[in-house]
Amino acid sequence: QSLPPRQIKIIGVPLDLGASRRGVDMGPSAVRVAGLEARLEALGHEVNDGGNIAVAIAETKQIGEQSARYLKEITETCAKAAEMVVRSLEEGMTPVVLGGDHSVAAGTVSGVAEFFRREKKKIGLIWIDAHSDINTPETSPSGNVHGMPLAALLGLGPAPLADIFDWSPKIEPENTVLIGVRDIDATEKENIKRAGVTEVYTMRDIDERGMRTVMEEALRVAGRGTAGYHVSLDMDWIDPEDAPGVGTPVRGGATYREAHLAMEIIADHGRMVSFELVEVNPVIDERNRTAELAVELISSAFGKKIL
Ligand code: 5AB
Ligand code: MN
Ligand code: MN
Ligand code: MN
Repeated sequence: QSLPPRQIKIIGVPLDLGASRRGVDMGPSAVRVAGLEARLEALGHEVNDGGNIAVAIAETKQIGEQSARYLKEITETCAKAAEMVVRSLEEGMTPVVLGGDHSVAAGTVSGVAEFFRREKKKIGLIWIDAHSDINTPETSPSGNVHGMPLAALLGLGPAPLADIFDWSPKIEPENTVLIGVRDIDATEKENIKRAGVTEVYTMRDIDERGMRTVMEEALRVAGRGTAGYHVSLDMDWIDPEDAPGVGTPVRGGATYREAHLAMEIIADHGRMVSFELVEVNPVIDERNRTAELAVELISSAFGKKIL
């Protein structure tokens, strides 16, 4: 095991207000059932499960603006998640956030950024996803907020999400890296430019240059001049063949082995300050195998080695 033992705080965020396909609210449960705590403890880490953050039920709420549906409720949830992340870091624990849809990242990363800002440090962000999640309410084709968290963190909007803790942007474009992208809206291409993000590794880059080279480069960029980086892993990054239970499957994703290698390299570098895994959808999964893969990948990211 390469990672020195850590104290890990598990934070469940059963949020599905940000996606149109329902069911990712059951993700935290599915990942726990797949044995996350025991697997991390077997690696020598001390694990404390903080349970789930309360999330509004869609049926009890108004949708609000169609351009950013349930933005009010999502912001409330993200603010709570952010607080809990700050508290975990203050207590010396590494947050592992379980989604839920990807809009939770606006909360998680805000929490990590807020904690390090108090020490006058900035953080890097590794965004691993088939999508770039950099729409704003003005550019979104769907109005689904899980397509907007990266825009919020870079300060493009939507404002309520971008302004958690009353400051913005939470991350600098030069320390933001996207990995595994293969489905970007035309509007998102413009937003990537507008935000000044240059480190975008598409599936083609992984095919041509290999996962190892891509990861080494990505981690260098995210780690340059930062206290470390947050890893945000959307399970739809992985090919639907291996991860069928996700909200928004896109063919042509990372293989089982590429995904593990990426996580193992993250563990080797030892500079990850927080982790989150999102978009597991048990409703369309096959006997919980996407959640089981999620647990395997988290184990690799936290130092599991074959030998
Ligand atoms: B996910 C799309 N770009 O904005 C949009 O799963 C998809 O968190 C967003 O990566 C996918 O609705 C969001 C078409
Ligand atoms: Mn325990
Ligand atoms: Mn995503
Ligand atoms: Mn995605």
